[in-house]
Amino acid sequence: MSSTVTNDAPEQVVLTLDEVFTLSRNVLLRHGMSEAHADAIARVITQGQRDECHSHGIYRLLVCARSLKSGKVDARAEPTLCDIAPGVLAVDAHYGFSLLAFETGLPVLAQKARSQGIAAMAINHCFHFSALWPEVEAIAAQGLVGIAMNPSHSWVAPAGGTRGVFGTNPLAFAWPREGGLPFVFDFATSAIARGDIELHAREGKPIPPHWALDSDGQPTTDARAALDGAMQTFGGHKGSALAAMIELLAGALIGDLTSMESQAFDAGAGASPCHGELVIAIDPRRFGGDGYEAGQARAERLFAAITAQGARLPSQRRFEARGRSERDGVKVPRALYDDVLKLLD
Ligand code: NDP
Ligand code: PYC
Repeated sequence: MSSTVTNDAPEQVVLTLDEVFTLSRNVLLRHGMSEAHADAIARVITQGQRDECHSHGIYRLLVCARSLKSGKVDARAEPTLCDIAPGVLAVDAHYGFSLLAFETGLPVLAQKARSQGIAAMAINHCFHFSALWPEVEAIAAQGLVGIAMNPSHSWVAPAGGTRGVFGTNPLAFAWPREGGLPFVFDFATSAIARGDIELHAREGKPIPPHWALDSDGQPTTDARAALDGAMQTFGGHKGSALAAMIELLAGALIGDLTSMESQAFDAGAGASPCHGELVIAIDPRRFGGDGYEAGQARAERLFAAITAQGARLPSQRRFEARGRSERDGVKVPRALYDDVLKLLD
């Protein structure tokens, strides 16, 4: 689609994907980012808006700008690679945002996964604001299984507790499918991403009571009270255990900060969380050997058994949104668009 900005309704603005990318890039450059960082971040923000992941689309420009103003982020940091073992690498983001570090390390991760069957990449010392599905999808696009996870700030109470310990700790997975879109899920281990509660607060909308506790430890439907209190894990003790696993694997294991330490490092500056990320790639051809095709067919039978009964695969909503956005452009709330434009002043 190639049209310019038009009014779809007074309260919404319609943008083409090119316009989202250019706007994002210009905002980031205006705030001192290097071209390499601005390009990497603008690409992912555009993908988020395209797939109607509103908490991780254009809204994130406000968060990036606030992080850059905090003075904590190195907006021009150049990631460096360290080869740790045949199946392990680390990328030091040097206190820049994570996305350029991911792009820098991905070709080496993929090469290691092909040669070893499985490989892991630690991204260290990165400011992190993005959804993880663009990363696991990029791994699946190379015919590899992808897994990614990271801590954030300690906004989430453990099941049975009332004070933040865990981050919203996303876990993402992608399974490549021959000739089709991959099977992908990507979810916060909190009941919902914090970005969604922030959007509810911006729009003055109530939240479901199972998302968060207020600062007295009581369930709340007030988004602002939730942001001042503690978020809840999804699935009670099960989400709580997964959140702890992510603190361990993408924090303690890779020599980087837990969500509590990220929060302390922030010291009230209001920047994006700063920590590490763990990314794993698996080569199904190496695992499957002569049985690779049979394994793919087995996976397809599993997916068919899900969809045959009317259930949907995760990411199906996103893929449908993607098609719509590529055709018709994306709708952005005017108040958000206006706030983003102010970042260009
Ligand atoms: P959602 O609860 O909206 O979605 C989680 C997953 O479940 C998606 O893959 C979604 O697919 C799938 N899903 C939802 N409903 C169904 C259904 N009925 N049947 C099958 N699958 C379904 O996401 P969250 O709020 O938990 O997270 C949103 C984003 O926030 C994630 O992309 C995550 O990476 C990001 N995030 C990033 C953090 C960071 O530190 N960088 C921290 C926390 C979150 P679909 O998209 O198609 O609906
Ligand atoms: O939405 O929870 C969230 C989040 C944290 C960091 C980036 N997004």
